Amino acid sequence: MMGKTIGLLLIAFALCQLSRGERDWWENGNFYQIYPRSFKDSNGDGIGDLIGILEKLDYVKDIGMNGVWLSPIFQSPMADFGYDISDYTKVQPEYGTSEDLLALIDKAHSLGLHLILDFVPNHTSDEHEWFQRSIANDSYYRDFYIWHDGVINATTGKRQPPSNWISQFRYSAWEWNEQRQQYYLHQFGVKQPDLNYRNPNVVEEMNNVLRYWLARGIDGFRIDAVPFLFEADIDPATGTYPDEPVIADTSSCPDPDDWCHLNHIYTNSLPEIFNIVYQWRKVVDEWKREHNTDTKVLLTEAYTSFENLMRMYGDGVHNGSHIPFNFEMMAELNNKSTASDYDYYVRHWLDNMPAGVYANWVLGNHDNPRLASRFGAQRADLMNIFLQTLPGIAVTYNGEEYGLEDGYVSWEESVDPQACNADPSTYLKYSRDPERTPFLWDNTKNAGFSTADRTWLPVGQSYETNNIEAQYAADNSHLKIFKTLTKLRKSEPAFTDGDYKSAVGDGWLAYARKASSGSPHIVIVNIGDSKVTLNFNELFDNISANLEVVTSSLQSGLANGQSVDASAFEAQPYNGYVLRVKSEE
Ligand SMILES: *[C@@H]1O[C@H](CO)[C@@H](O)[C@H](O)[C@H]1NC(C)=O
Ligand SMILES: *[C@@H]1O[C@H](CO)[C@@H](O)[C@H](O)[C@H]1NC(C)=O
Ligand SMILES: *[C@@H]1O[C@H](CO)[C@@H](O)[C@H](O)[C@H]1NC(C)=O
Ligand SMILES: *[C@@H]1O[C@H](CO)[C@@H](O)[C@H](O)[C@H]1NC(C)=O
Ligand SMILES: *[C@@H]1O[C@H](CO)[C@@H](O)[C@H](O)[C@H]1NC(C)=O
Ligand SMILES: CC(=O)N[C@H]1CO[C@H](CO)[C@@H](O)[C@@H]1O
Repeated sequence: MMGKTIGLLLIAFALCQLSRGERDWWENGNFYQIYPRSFKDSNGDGIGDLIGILEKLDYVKDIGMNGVWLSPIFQSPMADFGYDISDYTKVQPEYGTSEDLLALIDKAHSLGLHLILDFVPNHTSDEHEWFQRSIANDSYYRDFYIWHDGVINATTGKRQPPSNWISQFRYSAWEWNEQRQQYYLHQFGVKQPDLNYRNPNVVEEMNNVLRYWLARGIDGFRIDAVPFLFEADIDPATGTYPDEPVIADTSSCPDPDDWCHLNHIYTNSLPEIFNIVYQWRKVVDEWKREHNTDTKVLLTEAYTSFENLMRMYGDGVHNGSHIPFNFEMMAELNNKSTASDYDYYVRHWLDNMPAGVYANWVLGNHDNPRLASRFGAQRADLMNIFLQTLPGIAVTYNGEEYGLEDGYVSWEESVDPQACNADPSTYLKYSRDPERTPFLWDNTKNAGFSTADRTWLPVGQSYETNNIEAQYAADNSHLKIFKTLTKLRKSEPAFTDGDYKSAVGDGWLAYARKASSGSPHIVIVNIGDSKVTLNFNELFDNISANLEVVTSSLQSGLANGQSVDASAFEAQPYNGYVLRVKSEE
């Protein structure tokens, strides 16, 4: 009995120590996703580049970020905008040179920013030297990819692919190679052969790619498409790969050439994927230890089950991803969501994540309409207020900090393969170009993005009066609200350490964040279209009579520092608010 009590006390003590300790740079991090093609063009070719990013890093620092991840910049034939890599150690020429990247790393470090590269391990380009040597049957590279003779169809007597697997881009995932006289597997495009992670040499080569960039000062990696790293192995009984079953209800995906037509039990989220994430974590942890550097972080992208996401963090024995991207809100919240939905997705992650890790929140990226377009311009600040005041790590897609909306891109100007595969009447439903249009820096030509006469995507919206420069100059703006939020997150104990206690009503969500030091804060997001009057003393146990506004949506009509009535606070439709409990003196 005695022993047990002491044990519990020790645990409580250890937890207090943990919460009082200095935070590592990423632990309450504010991460910023830069889409390099659209951020800033330094050489006038109409395409954003690394030197452009370097020129604008002061801005990234100024808005309160501490981690920056770049969408892919490695050498690529650009069959899929850089997600098809032909050399993991070279920069795609239109973005600059390796020297430019080293200069960018240096500049980032001089500003206290950490730079993270996008790592696409699920496959290489077919133009990658490894694949060329694999085709040539060069002994070391022979099994770097997944090759098979195929099977002979008993009816036709003809050779056909070894299994019924379908590519994400439609049709068979197996492609015949004339030279090698075998099929290779590609879960994405024909030009993107899948690597064979059952080959220890592949695993080691990929570890070496990580080490190559760690040696050059990179602070971590965002790892793409983790669930696709492994497929079922050959079944020794048949000598080939197992067919995947057709989905139960084919009415949801009737075309047998579509990826969604099969149930991906042999090609997606196999248990082996966790081991590979755990061993990448070992690589970055070892690097830190052996070279005495800042923590090198792993961010993982995986559209998989919630249980699998939790397992990415680690399995109790191994540590895994520092930040398994949490896309639940991005995928599930839309204009029809209720306030309970918002609260649900906060709690779902917080209540289920393992002990000792950090939550993370992602609302937007380069594959989804920008927040101000998805939820309406009047909710732009509300969404940022929500994201920045949750416990853990926030990830912002570039442009959303100043309420940027999607740009208009005509059919003629479209470049996204998803748009081009559609037709002029439907392309807008598929196109991701609108959320990739250039950044609006100022009111000069092309919004200061580029001096070129033609930019890779049009500057898709009017920028003469609404741009970064104008938002800095204004008394208040989306950008200024955002800066207030990032500062709060960094310095207020309520936001660095506080708990999350919420109350939900029709259209609104309110939460109190309170730590053992500093002032408690209350956040209100009135998602709905009607005004509500809230009594915080009822909702949060007489939290305080004295509340003041720290920041609120641009259109709220409230000034920062203004006192408000805690027992009858009026929240306007589409508005978000951060309130602070004033000390009693
Ligand atoms: C053999 O080929 C025929 C004709 O293409 C096809 O209908 C059938 O499904 C094939 N059999 C197998 C086992 O794949
Ligand atoms: C590839 O190499 C293996 C082992 O040396 C050999 O058995 C096979 O026939 C070769 N294939 C081709 C197409 O040269
Ligand atoms: C996992 O991370 C925790 C917290 O940083 C650390 O204490 C532990 O030693 C790590 N475990 C392994 C196997 O590296
Ligand atoms: C969502 O609602 C807002 C506010 O009513 C509106 O401005 C916006 O266009 C809507 N967005 C979509 C994608 O329906
Ligand atoms: C809050 O204050 C009211 C009025 O003073 C009191 O009746 C109530 O019991 C208090 N509630 C709590 C939870 O302290
Ligand atoms: C999840 C996912 O789609 N990951 C990447 C793997 O590779 C393809 C093809 O290059 C990319 O489009 C994906 O983004």
